[in-house]
Amino acid sequence: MQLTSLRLHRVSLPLVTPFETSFARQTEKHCYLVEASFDTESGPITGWGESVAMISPLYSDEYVDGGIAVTRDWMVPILFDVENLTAETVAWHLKPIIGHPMAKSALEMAVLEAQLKMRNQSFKEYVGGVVDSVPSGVSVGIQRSIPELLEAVGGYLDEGYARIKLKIKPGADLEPVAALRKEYGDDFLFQVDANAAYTLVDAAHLTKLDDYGLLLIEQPLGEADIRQHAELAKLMSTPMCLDESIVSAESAADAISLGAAAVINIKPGRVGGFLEAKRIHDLASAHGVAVWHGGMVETGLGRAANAALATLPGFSLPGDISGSKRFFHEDITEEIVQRDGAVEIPTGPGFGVTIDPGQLEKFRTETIDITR
Ligand code: OSB
Ligand code: MG
Repeated sequence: MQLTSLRLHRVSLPLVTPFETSFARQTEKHCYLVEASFDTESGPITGWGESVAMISPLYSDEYVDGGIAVTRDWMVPILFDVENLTAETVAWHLKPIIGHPMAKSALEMAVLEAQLKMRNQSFKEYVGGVVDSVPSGVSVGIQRSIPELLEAVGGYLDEGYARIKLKIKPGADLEPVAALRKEYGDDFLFQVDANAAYTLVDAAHLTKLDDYGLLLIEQPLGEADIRQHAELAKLMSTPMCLDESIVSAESAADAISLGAAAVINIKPGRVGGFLEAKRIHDLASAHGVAVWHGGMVETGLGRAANAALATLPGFSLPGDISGSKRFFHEDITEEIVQRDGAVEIPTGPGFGVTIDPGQLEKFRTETIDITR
């Protein structure tokens, strides 16, 4: 395959309800999609990718404008020069560019989608997935009040979601967790995510979460604090799960060997692509470390790809793979449906979903053409 041109689509989708984490309150989903055109032995083929970078650099150092700039000015010129481009070599070609895993991942995804379409193969088949549907969890933002929290979570439980993840931050942690256990009992699967909002100084406070039978606590400390997570893990009985700290297979290996991660949240964008994400899955499985598939409020495109990767056997916990309706009234692909606590994997070639041109037009705010 030879990359012939590439178009970036900046899109903005309104959220059904604001989504608040310890680092931001989001009312719209901003991202860019990659539409890559190739000359192949079977003629011209187009592949689509999605960047999970957020509008501001608050989850990680990446953000939409930075991703567009580094893609246009640095990454795509490298890929234009490759005669025989394959999904398996994108990360290698882009290795000289330091960082920007989300931008790299979006490009790899577009190349992979085109390659799979050329071979008429689904991503699930390519990656070696073993199930047709995956358990569907939901990530619940920090709410304005306890009654609003109970109502929101009650709604998701009624919809059948298999697991609740609650965002927490200092000042909004023990009370909402206790309120949910009191209202809905000890049996529903429940975990929390702090998005790096605490420090090791808060250890005594965080250990109080051990009373609530949580599946895990996700990323209580800073991205660079792998050793400190290992210290905290020794003090808590709630299993330690890392998100932001796992930026590559190497950091996953470090976290596992230091005892900082009993569980890993796998997000392809955060680690530079779906192929690196699979390596982390394999590494974790070999070490008996559970993994689950995270989310970044993806559109139907990224959501379908995530769900397909989550069919690998090591994904033993429900992921942040909710139905499209949890975030969007309208999506840019066909809807991903959550039913009876599960999401079915699209079966078509590539990621099995199609970008609807009318919907793309409706939610697109800018188009950037990159030519050789
Ligand atoms: O930490 O998992 C996170 C969304 C944006 C940035 C970071 C995170 C999240 C979520 C939402 O928790 C997960 C989803 O897409 O459902
Ligand atoms: Mg997280």
